[in-house]
Amino acid sequence: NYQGIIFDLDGVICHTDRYHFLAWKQIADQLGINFDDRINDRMRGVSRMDSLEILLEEYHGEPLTAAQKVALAEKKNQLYVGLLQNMGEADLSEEVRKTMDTLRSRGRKLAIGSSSKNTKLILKRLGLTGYFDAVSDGTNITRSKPDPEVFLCAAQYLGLCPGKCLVVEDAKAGILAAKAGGFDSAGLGEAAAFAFVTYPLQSFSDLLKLDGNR
Ligand code: B16
Ligand code: MG
Repeated sequence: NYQGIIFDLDGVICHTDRYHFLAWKQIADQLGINFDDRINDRMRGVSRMDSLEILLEEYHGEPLTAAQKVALAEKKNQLYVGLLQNMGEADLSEEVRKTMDTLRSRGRKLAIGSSSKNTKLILKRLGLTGYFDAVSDGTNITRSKPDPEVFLCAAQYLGLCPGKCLVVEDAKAGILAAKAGGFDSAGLGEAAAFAFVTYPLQSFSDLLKLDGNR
């Protein structure tokens, strides 16, 4: 069995993609560029600045300076953090909570591996402050997924090597990051259909079967 399970946050433990969408949409509108769900999907698991570059693929106006880009990313984050105030403990599903509690009662170590710099705020809103054995997020890394750094840090914080850990992800960038770091992965949502995923999952609670069968 895996001794450690490293969970992605956005798209796995909770669903903040709507808030990311609404915040980026306002930035896109300000720049007069097109933004839709297809573009938003490509931002899953990708850092804030890399997400901005994806958004700007549709931008054909005056070239933006590095400082203007940072200002746009900061504005997006202010909008996003404002929207996160709508989140509360009710946004943590029973299924996710019960599955994690069961894995923990079986002795598994649980960690977060998220690109988000808002991880601690989101965990607080969900009532999960202090729940995980380790939290590795956008504040302790220099390279975002698909680089494996965020997961390698999580494993290190748990005191486990990658081969003893399973990464649970919803995004291609995250599955690629897991593979690059030497981790097996479980894929939810669109990541379940991705070729590099070790175990495709239909739902979060499938982790209990996977864990029990190994
Ligand atoms: P922030 P994850 C990722 O979180 C999101 O999926 C991605 O859409 C976002 O751009 C990224 O965090 C950075 O978030 O702007 O809050 O630092 O899926 O790795 O948990
Ligand atoms: Mg994700």
